[in-house]
Amino acid sequence: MRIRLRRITHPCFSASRHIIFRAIFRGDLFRLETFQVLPSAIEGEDAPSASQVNSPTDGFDPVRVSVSEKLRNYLTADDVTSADRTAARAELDELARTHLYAGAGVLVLTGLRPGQARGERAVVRVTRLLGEPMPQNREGTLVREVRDRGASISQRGRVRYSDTRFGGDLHTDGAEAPLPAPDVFTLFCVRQSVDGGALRCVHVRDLERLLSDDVLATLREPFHFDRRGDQRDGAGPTTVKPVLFTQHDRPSITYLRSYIEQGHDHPGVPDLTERQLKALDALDAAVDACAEAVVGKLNEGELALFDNLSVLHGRTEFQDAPDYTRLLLRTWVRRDLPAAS
Ligand SMILES: O=C(O)CCC(=O)C(=O)O
Ligand SMILES: [Fe+2]
Repeated sequence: MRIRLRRITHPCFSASRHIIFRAIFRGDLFRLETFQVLPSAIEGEDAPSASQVNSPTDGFDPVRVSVSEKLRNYLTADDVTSADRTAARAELDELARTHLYAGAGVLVLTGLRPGQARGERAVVRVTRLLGEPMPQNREGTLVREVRDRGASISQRGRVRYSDTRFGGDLHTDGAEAPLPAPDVFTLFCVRQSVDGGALRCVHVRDLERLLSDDVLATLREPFHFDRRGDQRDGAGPTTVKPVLFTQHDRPSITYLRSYIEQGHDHPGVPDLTERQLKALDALDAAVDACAEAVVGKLNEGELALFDNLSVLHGRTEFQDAPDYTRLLLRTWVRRDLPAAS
């Protein structure tokens, strides 16, 4: 069957926007979905990439920033000079200050072109502008492909959230690793799923307001987090750290509930106490109830940065199509300056 995708104008949006629909096949069923909404001003010769496009109804809109030409060149060009770097860094530092530290803890850069190789270059460059890339496992992976590898984190062993398609389990990255936690993590969206795959982000300051002093005090005491089998030979299967802690003088959180439960399940590790269980339940209830959560779905070509000390995040479950699989590229950043500065 031959399908023609056409760009059309829709009266629901301003005349200066166009919508591209995507054809979805499920067995014998066929439907059209809104895929991208394009500002018509960027049409023409240099056809717009998905990255130049914002979804009109998405909670990420307030934190979407179109990069300047200078920053875009720095993140994408083959050759860059130290002058380019200085200018790019100044722009990114300012964006980070506004959105990561004074704002919601999330920043979505738009205006880059999609593609895996371009995405890899962009996340590495953005990471090195902010600080240093941190290895994400004992093999030293610096750019991690986040995609459905057919696994679930309820499985024992090395499976991580980034290997699965399941939703929920709001967490911080590096919950399985000893402190210091990655200060920031980045995600570049190479391919997005049609169904699911939206992110929900909850800021620790909004959670702390919902929690009692007793719960906060319990969360500041040590828990055993499962290491997901990433420990060096001979080391124990857990890392011990509090859920709420301080890093770079900032109130910080490290969390993934099932890693804590699996951590306390290892032989020789004490069971979670009633008090600890109550505190984790209260934290989960606060995460579910948090009215200030930011919910959005990355478009292909968008590069998102998250304040990983402050923000819990989790996605909605997604399902890959046989010929179109969701792929994000992720880095972890250790900031070389105190993050609060
Ligand atoms: O798939 C996503 O949108 C986020 C993945 C994630 O949070 C992770 O890999 O740690
Ligand atoms: Fe994550």
